[in-house]
Amino acid sequence: MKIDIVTIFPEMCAAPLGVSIMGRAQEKGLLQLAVHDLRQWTTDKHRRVDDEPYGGGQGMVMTCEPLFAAVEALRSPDSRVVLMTPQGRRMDQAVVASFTPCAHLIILCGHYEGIDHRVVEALVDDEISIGDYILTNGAIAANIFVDAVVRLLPGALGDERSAAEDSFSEGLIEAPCYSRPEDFRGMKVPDVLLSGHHAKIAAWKKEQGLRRTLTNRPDLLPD
Ligand code: JF5
Repeated sequence: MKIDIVTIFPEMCAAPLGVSIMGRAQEKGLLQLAVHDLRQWTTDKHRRVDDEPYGGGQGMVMTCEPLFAAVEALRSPDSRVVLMTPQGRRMDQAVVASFTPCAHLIILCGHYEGIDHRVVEALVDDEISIGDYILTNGAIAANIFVDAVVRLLPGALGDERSAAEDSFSEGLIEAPCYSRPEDFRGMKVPDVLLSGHHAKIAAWKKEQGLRRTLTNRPDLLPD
């Protein structure tokens, strides 16, 4: 998969996406990532990417000119253009998975009060929100979106079972997990996990997953 991120803060994406599993996905050739400074597509001497809103109102608006130039320079017939914005469709694991067949993503990072709506209408295929809260900068949201998509690409995680067995892919939260020592300051690992009884362990995990879903995420359970 090829991903181009367009932002006025390229450093905010380059570092987090350069290490760990995202870094390795690039070394393995699964991901071709490029992070671009939007200002390279400005033509004025102040390299402006924003201006005042027509009709008045708070703050500044990201203008058409540099965003159109960026997308026109980066896109090809198989590109999908994604805008990170709190006004987008809210991302969940199903939304994330829907992007894995894409050959090329161009991710535009919102900032300021908003983006000139002609960009949304003419260029953007998907407006995506990572959740109902406001960030200072869409580049932070882009990191989360890219990480969630790329970890699903075959070969990205090494252990191919891990992505499929995660919380959410079954629609429930997973059971709690424990490692050594068996007794930490008097807090003991549940006996069943030490029993070696695989059927009992599976039943315990299922029950615990349901219990945790009920307390932490009742919205995930069917009525
Ligand atoms: C942004 C205008 C973008 O705050 C976000 C965001 C929240 N969920 N998903 C994205 O992005 C930054 C702020 C204002 C556009």
